[in-house]
This record gives sequence, structure tokens and C-alpha cells, in this order.
Amino acid sequence: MLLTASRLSKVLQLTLAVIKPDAVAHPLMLEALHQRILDNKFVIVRCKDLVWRRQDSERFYAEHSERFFYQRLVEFMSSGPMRAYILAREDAIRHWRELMGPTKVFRARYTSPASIRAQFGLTDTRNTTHGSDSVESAQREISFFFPDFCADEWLEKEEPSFRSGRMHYDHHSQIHTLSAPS
Ligand code: 3AN
Repeated sequence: MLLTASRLSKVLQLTLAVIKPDAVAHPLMLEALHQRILDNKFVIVRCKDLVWRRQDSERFYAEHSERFFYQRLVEFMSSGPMRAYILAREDAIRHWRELMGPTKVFRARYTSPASIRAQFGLTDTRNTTHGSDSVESAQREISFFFPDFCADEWLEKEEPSFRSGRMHYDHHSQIHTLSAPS
């Protein structure tokens, strides 16, 4: 029996990606990062610009509350606009983290010079992007940023069409949308 390409391919995985205030402050950097997402074959499922209150930042990074950089991190993440994405791809979590590079900018420059953090990162705190590190954190973080998004519904109703390529990129909304059946 012949299998179609779509039946052979793996289910698309969702991840949460954030472009942090240091990068959003520079429109050309923001544009370059958006293009980097498209060039790396991620499907942009949702995209929104937002500003965090200090409480949002504290809540999101609660797991780091005992770390020496916590106050610095909380202040930075609520210091200006940022952009959040829900991205889809096979192994999206791993691919996006690879593209970001290591947390520490100096290490990123040394070990992964082509990565986002190596090219755009300023310091270990102001390191340009965030990405979920596991399926569990992707679920939690997607709900944090996009409370109205239902991942189960997306996987059931939209994922198969996106996986088979029946989509296009909408330049106005800057996300991928399903193409109407011909
Ligand atoms: P990642 O974002 O690579 O998953 P985490 O979850 O360990 O790294 O850290 C969350 C955020 O905390 C980082 N993105 C960075 O902004 C900040 N951070 C982590 N380690 C340091 C550090 N040693 N010094 C300053 N800020 C840090």
C-alpha cells in the first residue's frame, strides 16, 4: 500500500516563542527575527505584541525566584513591548531552542555563532528570545500568553491541513492561515 507524504510526516508540535524587549525595541531586529522564523519553516499559528506588568513577569518566571538574576529578569521582561508566537513544526520545541542557541550570550557566540542569541543577544538576561523547553512548559506557556487558544482543538481540526501544506502566509496579519479548498 502506498502512503501519502502527509501520512508519513510527523504531527506538528506547538511551542511558545517570545521576542524579548531588547529586540522588539529595534524594528529591524524584530523584522529579521520574524523572517528567521519563516526561513526556518515554522508555521506561525498566532502572533501578538504585548507588554507585561511586573506581576506577569514575576508569575511567568516564578521558578527562578531564588536565582540571583530574578529581579533583573523580572524588571527587564516588563520594561517594554515584546512579541509572542505560537509556532508549529515537527519537533518545534527542539528546533526553536536550537535556533535560539544557549542561554548565555558569550557561550552562544562561542559554540553556536549562527544562533539568534549569538547574533543579537546583549547579555545573559537581555538574550533576545525565549522558547519553551518541554511539551509541558509549551502547554503552560501557550496558555499563559494565549489564554483563548485551545491546543487540543487546533491539533484535531487544523493541524492535519497545516501539515499537508494547505496554507499560506498572510502578510497583513503576519501569520499562516489555511487556504480555502479549491
Ligand atoms: P532559557 O531561556 O535558555 O530556557 P532559563 O529558563 O534557564 O533559560 O532562564 C530564563 C531566563 O533567565 C533566560 N532566558 C535569561 O533571560 C535569564 N537568565 C538565565 N540565566 C541567567 C544568568 N546566568 N544571568 C542572567 N540572566 C539569566
